[in-house]
Amino acid sequence: SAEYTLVLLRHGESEWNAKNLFTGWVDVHLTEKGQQEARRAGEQLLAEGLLPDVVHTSLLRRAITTANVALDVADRHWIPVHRTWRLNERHYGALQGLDKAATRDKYGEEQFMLWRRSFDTPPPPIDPDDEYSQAGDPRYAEADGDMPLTECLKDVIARMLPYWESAIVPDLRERRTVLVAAHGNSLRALVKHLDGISDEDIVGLNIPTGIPLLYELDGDLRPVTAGGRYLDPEAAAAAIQAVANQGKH
Ligand code: DG2
Repeated sequence: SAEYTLVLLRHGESEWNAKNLFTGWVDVHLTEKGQQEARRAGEQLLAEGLLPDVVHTSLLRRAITTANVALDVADRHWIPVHRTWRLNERHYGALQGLDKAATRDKYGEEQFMLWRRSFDTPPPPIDPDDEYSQAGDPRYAEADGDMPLTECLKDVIARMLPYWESAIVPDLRERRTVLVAAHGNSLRALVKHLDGISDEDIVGLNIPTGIPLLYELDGDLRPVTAGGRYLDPEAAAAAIQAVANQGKH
C-alpha cells in the first residue's frame, strides 16, 4: 500500500533543448515554452492536491526555475529547498554544446545512441579549457575531487544514489510529499533505481520535459505502480516520443 509520495519533474524546455544541442552541465535558461510547461506542472500539482512539503533540485537554473515557477503556481513557493550537484544532468563530456542532429550525421545512429542512452558508454571527456567546461565554477566546490569530465548513466547512478539515501529518503520517511526537480538523465537514473529496470531496458526509457511523474512508494520504497503515473498521460506519451526521436531530421 502507498506509504510515501514522491513527485519527479524534469525541467521545462530549455533554450538548448529547443536548439537541439547537447546540454549536460551547461547552465542554460528555460524557453518561454519551458516556463509555460512549468506553470502547467504547478497547475497539475494543485489540481491533484499534490502539495510538496520539500523540494530537491540540481544546481542548474533550468531545474531551479522550473521548481520555483511550479511551486509558485501551486502556492508552495515557501517550502524548504535543497540543491545538489548530485541531481545535475548527466555530464555530456566533449559533446556539450554540439548539435544533436549534426553529431548523429557525423558518427552514425549507433554511436549517437550509445552516447545518449547506453548504460555504460560515456562520451569523450571534456577538455577543462573547453568553453563549456565547468572546471573552476564555485558552485561545484563541494563536488571537489568527484567532479566529472564526462558521465554515462552508470556514473550518474553512482553519484546520485548517496544523495537519494541520505537526503531524499529521510524526507519520505517523515511522510513529506517530496518534489525532485531535475533532468532527463538524472531522473532516468532515479527511475531505474526505483523500478529496478535492467541495464538493457533502461536504454528505451525517456522522460518528457515539464510533466510531473508521481510515484507512490510502499514501506520498502518500492513503487506501488511500476513506472509511476504522469499527471498528464496524453501529453507525456507524445513528449516521450519526441525525446526518443531527437536528432532525427
Ligand atoms: C538533455 C538530455 O538534458 O538530452 O543534456 O542535452 O534534461 O537537462 O535537457 P536535460 C541534455 P538527451 O540525453 O535526451 O539527448
